[in-house]
Order: sequence, then structure tokens, then C-alpha cells
Amino acid sequence: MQRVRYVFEAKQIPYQHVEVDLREKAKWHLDVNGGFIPLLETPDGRIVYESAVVAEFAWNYTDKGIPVWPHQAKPGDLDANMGTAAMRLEIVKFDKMMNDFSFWGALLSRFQNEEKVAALKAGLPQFEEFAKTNLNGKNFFGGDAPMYLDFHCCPIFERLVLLENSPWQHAWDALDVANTCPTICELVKRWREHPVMKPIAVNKACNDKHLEHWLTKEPGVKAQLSLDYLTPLDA
Ligand SMILES: N[C@@H](CCC(=O)N[C@@H](CS)C(=O)NCC(=O)O)C(=O)O
Repeated sequence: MQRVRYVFEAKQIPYQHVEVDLREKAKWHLDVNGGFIPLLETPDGRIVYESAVVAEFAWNYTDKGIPVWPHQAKPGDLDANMGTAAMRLEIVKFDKMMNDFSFWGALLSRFQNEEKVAALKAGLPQFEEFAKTNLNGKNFFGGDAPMYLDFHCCPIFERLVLLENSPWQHAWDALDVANTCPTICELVKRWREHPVMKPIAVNKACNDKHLEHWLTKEPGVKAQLSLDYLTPLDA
């Protein structure tokens, strides 16, 4: 969800950001895609969903903003196109690691399933190595500016880093994120401070409320994102 917002900002596409309460899904939303976000609706009412599809829509829609793939800055250039292909392969590698090390499984267990947490903890050095290799001494995977590999990975890394001083501090401690993933922590800091991301970066207070609410659920039951998290912050 967050990934799509970051890409829309980076491509300077004007959009209306609409928050929905996933605890009280509207019928139209359930009918469209079972009530999942993100979802993009054009002014004339056409809808696409699935974050990967909506992100692809954004980078194809306009040349404005940040070029998110190496070839976009240099169409027809062999090296630049190979750069895009290499970046796509890194995304495949990252997704495989997410799967192999049970990232979502551990998160959905609120980092309380010992087996899943252990699997993720064992994989974290590989995520760190992945980050180091792809940064290659630069600020972002894309070099001086973020590119799609950053958009793909940083929203995930952000979830890890936001565990610090959160209601899920147990996860931050169990995974030993600070010591195992210093490169990732630094990358997330730069990402959240980047002028394009900063205004829309995940709000830590809202995220904490979500994590806190999640702890009130039965184990294995996911807390739905709610507008309640926003209300006290606006007040
Ligand atoms: N594959 C979908 C997954 C989207 C997804 O799971 N979104 C969550 C919020 S981050 C959601 O809508 N959850 C509602 C639900 O679980 O009913 C995508 O990438 O767009």
C-alpha cells in the first residue's frame, strides 16, 4: 500500500489520497476486490488494484519525476536496459528471501511465533548483505536517487525499523535488528528523510497504534487498518 504512494509521489502524478476503514469495508470495495488496498480509481471510475500493478501503472504513465528504472533515463541504451534487467533480478531475489525467511509469517504472528521469528532472524544477515551489495557505497540502490529496487524494498525494511520503541519492541529485541542490520537501518533513515518520501512516510504514531491494537487480537488474527488511528492525531 505504502509502496504505491511512494511511487505516485516520485512520479509526480496528481492523485487524491483516500483513507478507508478496513474494519468497516464498503460494499462497493468488497465487490471490486474483496476490500483490499491499495486501489486506484480514475476520475471516470475505472479501477485497478494489486500494488505491483498500480505501481507499474504509475511508472508507465509519465516520464515526469524520478526515473524509477535505469532504462527510463536512456531508452534504447543496452547498458541501461541491462541495468533494468539486473534490478528486476534483484527484486526476484528479494521476494525469494522474504518467502524463504518467513517475513510475512513472522509479522502476521506479531513476531510471537518462535519458529517463524527464528527463521527470519536467521535470514536477516542475508537481507543486510543484499542491502550492502546493492547500495555499493551509494545512498540508494538506484545510486544517488532511489529507483524501483528502493521502492520495492524500503517499505518492507521500514516495517522492521519502525519496530524500535514500538508496542512490538519484543520483535525489535528478538531480531536484534540494530546490530544485525545497520546498513538497512541507515537506508531506511535516508529513505524517510528523502524530500519526496518524507511528507508521506509512514507515521510512526499511527503505526504504533496499529501494532498496539493488533496485540489485543487473538493470536493469528490480523488487526485491520482503521481510521481510528488518525482521529486522535488530528484532534
Ligand atoms: N496483494 C495485494 C495485497 C494487499 C493487502 O493485503 N493489503 C492489506 C493492507 S496493507 C489489506 O488490504 N488488508 C485488508 C484485509 O486483509 O482484509 C497487493 O499487493 O495489493
